[in-house]
Amino acid sequence: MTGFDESVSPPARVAELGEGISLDELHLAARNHGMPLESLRYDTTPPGLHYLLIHYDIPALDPREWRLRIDGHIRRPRTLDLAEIQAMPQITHRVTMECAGNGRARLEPRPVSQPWLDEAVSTADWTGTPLKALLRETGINDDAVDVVFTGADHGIERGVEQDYQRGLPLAEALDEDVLLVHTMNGQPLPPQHGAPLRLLIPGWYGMAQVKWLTRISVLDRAFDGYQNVTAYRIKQEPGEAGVLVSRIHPRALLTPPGFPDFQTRTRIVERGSQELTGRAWSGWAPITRVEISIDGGIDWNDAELGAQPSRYAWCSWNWTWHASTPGHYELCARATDAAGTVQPVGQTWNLQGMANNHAQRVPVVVR
Ligand SMILES: Nc1nc2c(c(=O)[nH]1)N[C@H]1C(S)=C(S)[C@@H](COP(=O)(O)O)O[C@H]1N2
Ligand SMILES: [Mo]
Repeated sequence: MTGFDESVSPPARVAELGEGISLDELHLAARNHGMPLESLRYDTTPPGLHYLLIHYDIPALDPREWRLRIDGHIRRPRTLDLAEIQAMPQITHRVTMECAGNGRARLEPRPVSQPWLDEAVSTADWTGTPLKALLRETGINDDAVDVVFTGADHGIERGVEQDYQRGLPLAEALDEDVLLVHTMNGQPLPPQHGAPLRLLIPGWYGMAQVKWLTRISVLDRAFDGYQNVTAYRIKQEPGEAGVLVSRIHPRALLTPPGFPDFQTRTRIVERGSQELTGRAWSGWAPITRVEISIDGGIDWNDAELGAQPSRYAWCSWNWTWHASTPGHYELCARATDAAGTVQPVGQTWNLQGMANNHAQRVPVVVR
């Protein structure tokens, strides 16, 4: 405990049934914006439209003063500057990133936290150097278990004062696709996305992609920090240890057709053929099937899949809707991946609203 009372840093809770979004939640939502769903039309999300999630404040880091420290259970601890990291071999991965809390605001009862609907997902081209070679060079001790990544941001969460930190099992950290990235869509990382350096673990939910990285420490035991042991777990009861949140579950979203009503976001569509499009992704395996429903998930139709441009990026899909009868419709999409996992239509509730991939619902009026 840090001596702050619950008015400063309240414990986790779920809302009462029917309790509306609070000003605290609105404050979080206004800071951490989602991707406008019409941006699903782009293969890579244009700068500024990528969703954002920042637990505390964006730290002010001068890239010339900034250093990365690598230490812990290794034989050769070292400190690197940005130029040294940029002089190492460089790789670009196209990666779809999604916040583990996506969909939380629709859960009943609602976990009180960042109130995402469907839009905490985006895709970018990330460039940097593989972590594996860099870590290997430091001479990892045989007793190494976890690798801890520390960001420069600091805050209190549920009464626990902390730097933002995430631990990763050594074997995952040594996966050849894990990068230390300094470039996003060909430009230097912007402040809000982790400048000057962030971690990229393709296929994992967003919480693992530590921004404003300043330190990498190798531990001889499992990391027991807040973001691994308390926050990002799937649990039903407060006392439970729960299950670690890791890779992204399959999900499809559709680009809302027609034009919207300002307040309700209901779509207005003209009678006739409608080319519906969208994206689907999974951090476990390639997408093998996308299905579309126009009646809220009763009947399903197979969409045509586009190419999957990279192992970790969303793929496009399309389906032609013959919207011949005026009236009210509810559009849904669901994805299946090569691991055989079918996206559920309804919610699978958990205490913190993590890793929920229930189907999007888009109200449409055909006139
Ligand atoms: N240092 C630090 N890294 C962080 C976070 C943070 O608050 N601090 N938020 C995490 C979460 S929960 C998500 S979903 C992603 C969001 O990345 P983005 O804002 O670049 O889209 O960053 C992750 N990395
Ligand atoms: Mo997140």
